[in-house]
Amino acid sequence: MSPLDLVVLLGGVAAILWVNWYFFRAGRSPVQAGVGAGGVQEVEIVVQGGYEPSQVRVRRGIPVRLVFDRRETSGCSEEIVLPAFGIRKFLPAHSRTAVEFTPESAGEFDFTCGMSMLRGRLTVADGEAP
Ligand SMILES: [Cu+2]
Repeated sequence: MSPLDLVVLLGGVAAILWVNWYFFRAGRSPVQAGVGAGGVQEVEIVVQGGYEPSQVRVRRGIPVRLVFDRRETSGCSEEIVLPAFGIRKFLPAHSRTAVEFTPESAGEFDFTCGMSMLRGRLTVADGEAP
């Protein structure tokens, strides 16, 4: 095995480990939105090949502001869609875009890119924050 083969092999192994980590570990634990000034639940979500965090928990009946921080130019992520809330919004590259709504019912709601390839989940829960 030549040194180049070894480099390619190690690079491949590193890529596989990263992909596994990215899809199965990163963003797995839900992030609870904090209630900031003005009584709005706010969470910042990084958009870069996916959503991080990809699972967000909010409380029902309180205004929500999701701030999408898009750090790429890849066309895939240029739109954010929250079908349950009738939201479809363009996310300019390398800037933050806020999406605001008030969830009136509890449940699980998806947010996706315009083509439904990138996915995240919004959990709306009743009651007080833990
Ligand atoms: Cu897409």
